[in-house]
Amino acid sequence: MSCLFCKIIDKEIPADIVYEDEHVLAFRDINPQAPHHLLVIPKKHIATINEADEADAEVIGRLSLTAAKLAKQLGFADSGYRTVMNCNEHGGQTVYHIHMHVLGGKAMGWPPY
Ligand code: D5M
Repeated sequence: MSCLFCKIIDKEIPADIVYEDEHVLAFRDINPQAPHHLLVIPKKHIATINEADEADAEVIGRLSLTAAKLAKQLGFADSGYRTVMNCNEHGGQTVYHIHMHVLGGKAMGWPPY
């Protein structure tokens, strides 16, 4: 398996893991863009959100619920945060295993360019 995030799931590559359960894993982004920058990923390999199907609906929902749980635990839920899932080239996706970015700890602008 050549997928970087599958290797993190399998503990073949180290990561700063902040949460893990049967369905999802969350770890700190190696190149943080905010004081808090987490990545929440499904344990199932799904390359992009375009490849997700009905059977993945629950785990995709779990990404958002995990983001909110971690934002509360880490203390940036009330001040606010942003979740982002980039898709393919124009979306800026660089790792082809879906991941929800969770960015918090500072005010962010909109639009995101
Ligand atoms: O985001 C991919 C993100 O993955 C990007 O913000 C860097 C992060 N990344 C890459 N390698 C690692 C490792 N090894 N640990 C933690 N974070 C990592 P994208 O939306 O695909 O551009």
